Amino acid sequence: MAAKAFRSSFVFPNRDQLSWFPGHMMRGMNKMQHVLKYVDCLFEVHDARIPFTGRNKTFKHRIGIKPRILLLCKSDLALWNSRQRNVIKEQLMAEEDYKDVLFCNAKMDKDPVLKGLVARSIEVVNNEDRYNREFVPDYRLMVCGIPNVGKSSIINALRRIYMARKKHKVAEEGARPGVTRALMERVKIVDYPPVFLYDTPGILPPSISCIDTGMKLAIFDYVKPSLENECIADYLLYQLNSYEVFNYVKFFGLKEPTDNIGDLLTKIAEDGHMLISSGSYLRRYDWSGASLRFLSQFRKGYLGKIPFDEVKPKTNVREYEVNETYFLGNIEVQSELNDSGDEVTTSNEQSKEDKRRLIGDVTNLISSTG
Ligand SMILES: Nc1nc2c(ncn2[C@@H]2O[C@H](COP(=O)(O)OP(=O)(O)OP(=O)(O)O)[C@@H](O)[C@H]2O)c(=O)[nH]1
Ligand SMILES: [Mg+2]
Repeated sequence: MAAKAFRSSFVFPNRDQLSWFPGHMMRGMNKMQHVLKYVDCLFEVHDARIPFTGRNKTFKHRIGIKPRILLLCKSDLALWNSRQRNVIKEQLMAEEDYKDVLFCNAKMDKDPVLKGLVARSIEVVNNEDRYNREFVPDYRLMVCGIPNVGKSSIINALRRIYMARKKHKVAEEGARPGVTRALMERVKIVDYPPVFLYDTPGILPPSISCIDTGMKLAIFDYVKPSLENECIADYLLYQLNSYEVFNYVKFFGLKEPTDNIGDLLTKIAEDGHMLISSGSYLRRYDWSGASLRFLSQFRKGYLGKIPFDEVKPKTNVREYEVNETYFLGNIEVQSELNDSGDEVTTSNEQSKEDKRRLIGDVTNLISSTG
């Protein structure tokens, strides 16, 4: 794709336009706190594409006394490889007192992570003080999280996995925020031991403190901002261009990448015959509708994946000087630069065969710790 000069920064809208906290969220939070005394373990659900952005930190303070497992859902749409997933998990567990952090896909038939989830949560509960409920034979779990992240889908997936005969969906799902609006009666997901799960409405923090967070949440349809769709679409275009992810060019039949949201929206509206009539004569392109089409194709994963959150591996294993002898685990290694300037690591006394094995060991060690 031809190199092109794109914007190097984005002019954000007003922060207040991004907050969304309707009444059912407040009521939902209060009801959750009320039911919490019956709950053994919480599944906090969030989007795997933005593991560090937009989680509702008030959960930690208001319902965080129970053990929590963080489920990073929609992992099929996330960019991260397994090494990055490990780094994300490590960072999140260091940041908050989660008992575990797991990536899952609620749309996959029998996702292995969801398949093992009930056993994992029973293990977590059994390792905890059961809050004076030692004689209660059943386990009660609750999902919570911001709107539209996949809470109800996880409940339905667990029912599909554990109660294969009862295939109908028990929790209403939908590709828009605010589908579940009230705390649901508990549903059984496993017969023996009896395991019950509560679905809850998606709850955002009352105000969004960072505009960048709000814009990302808007891109993924987790807030309903009082902001024009064109502005959210423009932010997405800015992000795609800055990561040079140009799938949108071919997808929408453009000639080349563009930094002008108007050009893109006009092309989408033109091709989709999206017009707004004003009176009987004037017609103009429906940019708002075109924005929604652009955003929805991105949300479904058709326009490529971008790292919305930064994942920085800990690189302490490589903190040494070249030409210095150092230790990786209990292996003594010498690091040198070869003729082409690449770093080669060997141990002085060993035979060539041993060196080869050692380099393999070191590489494995670096990739597993890095
Ligand atoms: N690709 C993909 N889509 C998912 C996954 N999980 C959920 N979805 C989709 O995400 C959308 C929201 O799912 P819901 O289960 O309704 O989300 P929720 O958190 O219950 O939403 P609220 O009730 O509004 O708070 C739906 O369109 C689902 O099909 C997943 O793992 N992968
Ligand atoms: Mg729901």
